[in-house]
Order: sequence, then structure tokens, then C-alpha cells
Amino acid sequence: MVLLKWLLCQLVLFTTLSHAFTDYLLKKCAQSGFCHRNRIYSQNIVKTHHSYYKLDPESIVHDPFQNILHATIIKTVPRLDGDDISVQFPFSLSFLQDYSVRFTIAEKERTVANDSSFLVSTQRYNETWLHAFDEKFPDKVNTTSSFPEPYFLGQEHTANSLWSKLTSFLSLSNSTQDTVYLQNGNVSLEILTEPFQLKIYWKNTLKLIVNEQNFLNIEHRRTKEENFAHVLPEESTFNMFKDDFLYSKLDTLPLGPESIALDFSFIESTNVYGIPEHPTSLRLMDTSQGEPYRLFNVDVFEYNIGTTQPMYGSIPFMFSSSSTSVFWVNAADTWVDIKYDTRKNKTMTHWISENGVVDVVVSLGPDIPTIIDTFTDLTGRPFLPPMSSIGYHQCRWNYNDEMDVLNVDSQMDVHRFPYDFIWLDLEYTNDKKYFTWKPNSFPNPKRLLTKLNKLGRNLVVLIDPHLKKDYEISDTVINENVAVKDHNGNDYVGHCWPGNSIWIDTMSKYGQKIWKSFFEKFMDFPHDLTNLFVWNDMNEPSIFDGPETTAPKDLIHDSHIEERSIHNLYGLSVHEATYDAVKSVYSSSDKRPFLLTRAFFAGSQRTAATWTGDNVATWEYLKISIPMVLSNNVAGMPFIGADIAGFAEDPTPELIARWYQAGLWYPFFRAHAHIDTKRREPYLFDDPLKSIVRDAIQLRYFLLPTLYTMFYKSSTTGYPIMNPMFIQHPEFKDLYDIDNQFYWGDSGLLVKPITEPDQLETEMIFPPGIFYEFASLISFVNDGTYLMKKNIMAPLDTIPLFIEGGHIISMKDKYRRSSKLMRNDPYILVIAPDAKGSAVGDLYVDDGETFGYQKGEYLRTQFILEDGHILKNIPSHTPDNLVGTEDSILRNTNIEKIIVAKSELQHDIKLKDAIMVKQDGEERSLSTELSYEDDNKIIITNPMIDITESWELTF
Ligand code: NBV
Repeated sequence: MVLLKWLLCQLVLFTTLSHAFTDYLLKKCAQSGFCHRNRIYSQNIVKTHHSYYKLDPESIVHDPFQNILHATIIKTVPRLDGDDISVQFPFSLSFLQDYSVRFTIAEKERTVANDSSFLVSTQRYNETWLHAFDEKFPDKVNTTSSFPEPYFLGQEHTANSLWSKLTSFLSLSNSTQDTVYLQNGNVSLEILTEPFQLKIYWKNTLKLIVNEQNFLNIEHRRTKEENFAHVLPEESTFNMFKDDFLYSKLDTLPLGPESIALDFSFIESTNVYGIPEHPTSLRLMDTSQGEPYRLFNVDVFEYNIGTTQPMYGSIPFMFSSSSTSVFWVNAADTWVDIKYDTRKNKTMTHWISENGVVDVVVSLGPDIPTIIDTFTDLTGRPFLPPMSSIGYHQCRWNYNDEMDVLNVDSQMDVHRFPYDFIWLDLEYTNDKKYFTWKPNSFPNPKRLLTKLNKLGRNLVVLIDPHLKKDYEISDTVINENVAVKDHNGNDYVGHCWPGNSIWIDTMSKYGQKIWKSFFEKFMDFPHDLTNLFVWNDMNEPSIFDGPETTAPKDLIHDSHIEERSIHNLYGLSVHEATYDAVKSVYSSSDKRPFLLTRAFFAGSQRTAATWTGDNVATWEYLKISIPMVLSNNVAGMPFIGADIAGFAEDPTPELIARWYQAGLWYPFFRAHAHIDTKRREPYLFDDPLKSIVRDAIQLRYFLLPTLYTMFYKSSTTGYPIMNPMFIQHPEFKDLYDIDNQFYWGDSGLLVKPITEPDQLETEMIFPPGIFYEFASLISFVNDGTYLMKKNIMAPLDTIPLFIEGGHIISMKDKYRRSSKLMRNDPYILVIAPDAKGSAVGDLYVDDGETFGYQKGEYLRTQFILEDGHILKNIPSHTPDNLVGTEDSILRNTNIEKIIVAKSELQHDIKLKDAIMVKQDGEERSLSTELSYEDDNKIIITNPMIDITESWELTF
């Protein structure tokens, strides 16, 4: 039976010829017990307007040491015999940072009959925050997890400040005691007690109402026998103690109904974003007539575009265009309904999770970058990747053997395609046993790594959390008791690539330690060989014979935690354990690991990059990749890309060309292909395709200084790298749903990739300002105050690409075989002045490899153009004695060329007879002989200045 099911899943998952995921494998809301029950509840509550939840004003206390307000929310279940059931839910509220409020609603411990017979903890799981929040969150360091934790980051811990506000208000409102006011800087809130509601304000403007619609619903603990008395009149009892869905009928649901649900109304906005990962538009869709967005990490080969189906990763973070966000700190199966109300200018959202506690961080701020900054301050900044990993990655399932890899490697050089990483998929292993190499194909990995290392190139190998039964590694996992367990407490065995497999339990500390020991052995190469990196695939986890392509929800982690409670966290735990292992293996060289994960959760950005999974080589998948990459970028996880030029099936030459032209803007730039597709390494193409692809890859390399600077900015503020237009220009409402053109960070580069066949021109939208066509620097001016639409020519070899006036881009322009070989190359500045002749550009440089930057070994500088003809360099941080030596992090810091674009507004910019440089109090003139000028630009060659020193150049 099990085998039959497995064969069926295999058939369904991997042999379907239509480009569609067989979505009947996944539940619809109506088939999911808790989702359906909560939708029904909300529909009925809308009619009865009843609320069963109130906050008991008498219960409010303030803990002056922890600076938390505690209270009790009471749910009253009416009973016909008059003996109502009253259930208590401890409530807590605290201000975090300067912009956030965190509140939690747990359930008062309640034991029911036979509790002791459960293998899983009968208490609600309340530690998702421990995994999602950054380690600098004070209580992750200071306490042994009492819940909830206080957090006053960046503020003095003035124990009584909150209390004094609270008491003064309470004395004012004693008459009714139905509202409590609190304030912390610009954030203030009202707690309404009956029915329970929170109103949250930014600078006294209402931004968010919690429980406005009374959808708060916590299915409190009860036994099946007593259930009938515990159900509210508006509630459905659908699948409370069983699961009818064809593929998850075996779920034992040991604790019965446990769901939590709550509504949030975003005021003054009808645009919400976030909650990746879904193959839909950037601006989230209204789901009132369809399926809610689902957050549940699953393997969805050839996912269905335009649907709200769950995907490989989940980040339960949503924000509105009115700069307000909700972070729903819960890693269980979660559904989110969205309803836009344009008449009332608000967005109503309904969040439903299968179990756990309500743990919510609401953030407010002056603008959206602040919201993302706050979110990544809390959940951790995106890691600063090694420079090489933001170059080009050549991947395929599979490069067959060492010869194959080295042939690809040298052919890339012969045909002048720069690249930095080559990847080994599944088949490099000996019989799909991770931590082994197929003996005849990869007899000498050290030799392979050494050869790749010569040009600064890296190798990535795939290591998944499923481990084939009966070999050294899985035996160790079993013997050390760190395999994920089934609901009876036995090692869980399921089917995956290797056949019968077990899963490493990285939710357990000891499991992480054992996992690390495998890497120590596997990566035991000489210390100078630090160019092997890892890719965690299938870590949702993907299980062929599991329900909904994943793990049964009643599996057990770390001896007591149900899979149901942490499902969306498991992938994060796998890739974090992998990251820590690789980091420790490379500790003597201080190398920063690069790591790719398929499953992710809030916090994954701290250690991993990701990609959009198994797409198909069709135009629709190219098109959807852009909003998908944008969505992750605004949800704190910018290092993402899509498989170029589509994983499954064979792309047409035109699609390949357009996909590379789009893909070069993905923060993660990787070509990948399914094992059944034709080989498509770029040197195999005929011209003109070959040169088009080469141009795209080379352009990426030329722009690496700018891109790396954006990664740096992102690693300090969470700022998006592929950046929606509305973030740069929030003043234009019409940009709120634009997701087919975007900026590159704050560099001023504006791109609209072509994503349709036979399209030789496209309409782009431009805000007011000057825009310079990137290749020619020919400009046009939008001198109005509105957005302007303009047709842009886009023959097959052209990417619609502009620099917005006001920006300075740093580049290099020599073809090199890898990013490491570009380190000795000088810089080129491209200056795009605005109407006033001003422009600014940042540059960040470090060794691109190690953690040295954390000790100050980096350069930060800013180029500023004033009055159209004065260019200044203002370094704000230079590393000590690291310039110019063999080991220096900045091998060549010269500026070789300065290109100043000229718009029709800058007629007076003419190259002067003398170009003057002021530096160290001295002034010298430069020869103008090597300079050049035409209608669109001035080029100053060899100005003999460098990026590390202050200077002023007048031209
Ligand atoms: O390891 C094989 C593939 C991999 O190439 C792909 O990128 C992953 O998303 N993997 C999935 C397993 C099965 C794919 C059908």
C-alpha cells in the first residue's frame, strides 16, 4: 500500500507533462480542518457580530522589571444549562525597538484526561521566535526562554516609564476601564477590553486595528469526549479530531483542534505585500472570492502560476503601503485571507494557523524601508555573501564526472563567459548517500577543488536532510538518537531520492552537533582549499510518500515537539546547522560560507540564499519570477533568483536570451536545468544567442562593485536589492502594483526585462526626472510632476535599462574569468546628473571572502557631484594598512575612467581646458589629452585618483 502510494506520487510528481503542479495533492482551505473552521467562524461572526473574547481589566499588571504589560483574555463559551465555560488566555504586550509592538496570546496550561500518555508536549509551542529572531535579541542571550520576552532595543531600560503612563491613564479612565492607552515615542496604542481589540497608531494616526472583525479564535484544549460542550454557536466541528483529506488521513491529530486565528485591518491602504513564497503578483491579491494564501513549506515541482498555493518557503510578514507591518511569529501551517475595501481605504486580513500561540510583532514607521529595516533588525540582517557568490553560477542536474566539470570550466573560458561557481547536483553522490562521492566519477575531489581554485572558482554540492537507510551516516544518526521520530516515537522512515530514508533532526541541539561532525569529515581538505560549498535541497522537507509531498504533521522533533508546530521552521534549522558546520570547518581561514536553501522561514536571510524552485522553461515562468524575487526582497530575504532559463523542459533560444537578460538582475544569478533537458551551457549556443548571453553575464560582472555595495547596504538595513518602484517613489500610487519593472537597490538603475516572445519594444513608466539609457547614455527628461509612459525599443540584444539622474555607479569593465580575478582591476565611475547637476553614489569594498570586514577591514566611500562639474570623493571608512600589498583587501583602488552623462539640461557641462584635482591641500591639473566629449557624455581617462582618498575633481 505504502509502495503503491509512493509510486503514485512519483508518477504524479515527476512525470507529468503538462506544466502544472498536481495541485490535488495539496489541500484547499475547505479540505483543511482548521482553515475551513476558521473561515466558517469568520463568516458567521460577520453576521452575528458577536465576540466571545474580552480582556479582563482587573487582570492588567505591569512587570516593571521586564517592562511588559500582562493581562488575561477570557473566552466565554455559552452553555444552554447556564454554566458557561470560561477559558483563560494570558496576554502580554511590550514595545520593541522604536517602532514595534509585540503582543502574545497563549493558553493557560490545562491538562486533560490521559495527558501523560502523549509523546508530544501538550503545551502550545511558543518558541518560534527563538528561531526567527536574531541572536542579538536580548532574551535569546540572557534568559532561558521564559515566554514572552521583553525587548527594549536601543532604549534605556527605564523600568517605570511604561508603568507611569499606564497608571496615569488608568486613573483617568477608571469609570469604564474599557480602554487602556499606551505610548512609546511615535507609536501609541489603545487596548479595548470588551470585545478585545487593539488600535495601533503612528504619530496619532490610526494604522492598524487588531481584531476589528472579531475573528479572534483560539481553539482551546479539550478532549474529543467533552468537545460538544466547548464549541461556539458560530463554530464548525469539521475535522477537529481527524483528517479526511485523501493524502493525510493517517494524521493522528493527538491534541485535537488547537488553531489560532486573528484579523488585522490595515488602515489607509489598499495595498499589501509580503508573505512569500507564492507565484503571484507583488501586490497581494484579494482572496475573498478564492483560496487564502497558504504558508506551508512544500515541494511543488512546476508550481501553478497565479495561485495562492503554498511553496518551498514561508515568511509570515506582511506590510501595507501605509508603512505598517504584521509579523505573525508562527511556523505552523498558516492561511491568510485578504480583502481590500477601496471604499473605506483599508485592507482586512485574516490569519489562521493550525496551532501554537498568537505571537505578533506590529511595526510602524515613516516609510517602507524603515519597516523592512525594523523587520531585519528583529529577525537578522541578510548575510553579506562572498563576492564570488554574487557572480554567475553554472548549474545542472547533473555534471556527470570530474571530466565533465573541468570541461565546462574550460569551455566557459574558451568562449569568454565569466563564472564563479559550478554546481554538483544529486548524482555526484555514491548512490544518493550524502557525504559521499560517486567513486568512479569523482575519484579525487581534492584534485577537482584544487583545479577550480586556481581561477578562484568554487564548487557547490547538494546535501539534503533525508539520509538513505543503512549506511554510515544514517546509522550514526540512528545510534545517536537524532532522527526525526514518528508519532509512536520510532525513527521515521519515508521515501525520498535514496529510497527508504530517515531525516536528521536539526531542531535538536545534539542533532545539529552530529550534523556538523559529518561536514567536518566530508570537508576535510587542506586548509587552503576553502572553495567547497553546500546546497540544501528538499528541506521543506520533501517526502515522496508523505502527505502533501511533505512530512506527516504528527512526527516528533527533539523528543517532544510536534512537526505540526514547527513545520515551516524545519528547513531553516537544516540550513542554519549546515551554515554553522561549514563556517566552523573554514574557521581557520575566516571564510564566509555561501549556502543555498530551498525551504526558508523568517530569519533564513541570516545564513542562506534561496531560489524559486522548480520552474519551467516557458515565458509565464520567466514573467512570474520577477514579482516572486521582488516579494522576497521586500520580506527581508533579498538573496534569491530563479533557475535560468527554466528548470524543466527545453527553452527556445529567444527565451534563453530574454531569461539571461532578466536573470542578471536577480540577486542570485544561476543557470540550472533538469536532468531530462538538453545540455545548455552558454558556450553551446550559436550566435547571436551566444553573444547575447555573454553580454548579459559580462554586464553582471561589470556591475559587481555596485551590486556588492547594495548587498552591503542590505546586510546592514535589509534594503531590497531587486527593488519595487513604489519603494523608491512612494509618492506615486500608480506604482503600487508595478512588478514588471524595478530598480536595482538604490543605485538608480531602472530595468524592465522583456518577458514575452516576439516583443521588440515595451512601454516603461518613468517618474519625474532625467533618465539616461544605460548603453548610449542618451537621455530624456520627464519634466512633469506625474509618471510618464514611454515606448522603449528592445530588439533581442537589448535590455530596457536606464540610470536615473542623481546617481553615480561604480563599475569595472574588463572581462575576467572570475570575480576574484577582477580584484586587481581599476574602477570606472558612471555619473548620471539630475536636473541640478547633482549626483551621489556609494561604494563599499572589502576582501570579498572573509569576516575581516566585521573587524573594520573595509572601505566605504561616497562620490558626490555638485553643480555638474565638481566631483568629490568622501571616504567614511578606510581599512588600516591594507591598500596595495599582496594580501591587501583592496588590490587596486584606482579610478581609471570617469564617464559623465550629459542631458539636454546640462548644456553648460563642457570639458574645461584644464581638469583640476584638489587633494591633501594641493591642486594639480590633469592632462585632457586622453579625455573625450560628445553630445551625450564626457569621458575623463586616467584621472590618477583613487577611491580610498578624499579629493575634489573639477572638470
Ligand atoms: O536534486 C535534483 C533537483 C534539483 O535539481 C532541483 O533544483 C531541486 O529543486 N531536486 C529539486 C530534486 C527533484 C526535482 C524534480
